[in-house]
Amino acid sequence: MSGITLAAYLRDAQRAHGRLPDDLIQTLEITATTCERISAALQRGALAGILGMAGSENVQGEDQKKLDVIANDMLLDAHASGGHLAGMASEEMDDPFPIPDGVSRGRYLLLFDPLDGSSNIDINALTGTIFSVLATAPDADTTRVTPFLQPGTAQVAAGYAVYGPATQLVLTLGHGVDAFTLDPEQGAFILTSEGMRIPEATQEFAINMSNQRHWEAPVQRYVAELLAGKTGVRGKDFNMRWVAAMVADIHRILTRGGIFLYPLDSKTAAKGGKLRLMYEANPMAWLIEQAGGAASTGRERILDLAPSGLHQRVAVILGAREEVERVAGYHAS
Ligand code: AFP
Repeated sequence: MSGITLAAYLRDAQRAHGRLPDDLIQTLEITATTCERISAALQRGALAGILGMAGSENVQGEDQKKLDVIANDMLLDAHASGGHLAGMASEEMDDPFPIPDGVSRGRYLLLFDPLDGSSNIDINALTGTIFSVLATAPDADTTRVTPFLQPGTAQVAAGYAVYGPATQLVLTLGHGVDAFTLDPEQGAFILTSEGMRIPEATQEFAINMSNQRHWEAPVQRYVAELLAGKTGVRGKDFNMRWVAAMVADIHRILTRGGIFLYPLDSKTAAKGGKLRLMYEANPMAWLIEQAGGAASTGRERILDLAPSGLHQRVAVILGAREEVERVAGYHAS
């Protein structure tokens, strides 16, 4: 199948799995087209005068970049009037965005982090867009958060776009993980990697080491063992990478293996962690599991968490199965 467009891939998936409604295909195609537009905006960055701060804060109390706001608006505008969604929620907005009155609405909910890793924008480094799709009842009140508060196991599609030297889109519909590369000449995403798999074992880890003194004991123990390398209990050396954009770190892990940790620490414990369950942890956890890896908070499987809020934060430990199980084991003991 390699070489086919995303549109052809989705039609094939519809025939093969028989459970891919047109509304869902539309949701994914519009998301992909919007990611292409976000990628173009990032490329124009300084030339278009859209780098730097927007002068506003998001619901998380974080300063927004101009491109955070632009990417968010692009996704809202592209999806608002298609008739395929019942509502949207974004990391950048306090409240859900219901489909406006007078516009026909579908049964899907789209949740997104429009520009993940936005501290990388101004240094011309990797960023991405993460999305998760849920289904809801046709008459659900999407001005309220309740329809959105579904566990990760309820996702019907999830993926991300990574904006690097090439723009790639990585997607799961619950039948494995496939990756597409944007061909700017064709203006289409082309299937370039099928059935991505994460090796069970690894020698590479990703964590922000500057938080070391704030970590809990199980993570202290795990990372100390990795750092001890050949001379320690693990008996092998480990390498470390940290891009500071979850999309890019997860893309590396899906491509060549590894483990990613943004654990609970004393800095973020009061909030429940650093990363957001609905926009970051759930879609990434599903992609990782679909590629044969594991995803845990250290204490529970991420996909089983019952969300209590749209902007809930959680600890995230995901990647190579053996490593994630080891960290969870240290938490259990
Ligand atoms: P933004 O959502 O503000 O772009 O933050 C990115 C992120 O949530 C995630 O993508 C990174 O893994 C993490 O923050 C980086 O955090 P540090 O700044 O603590 O390294």
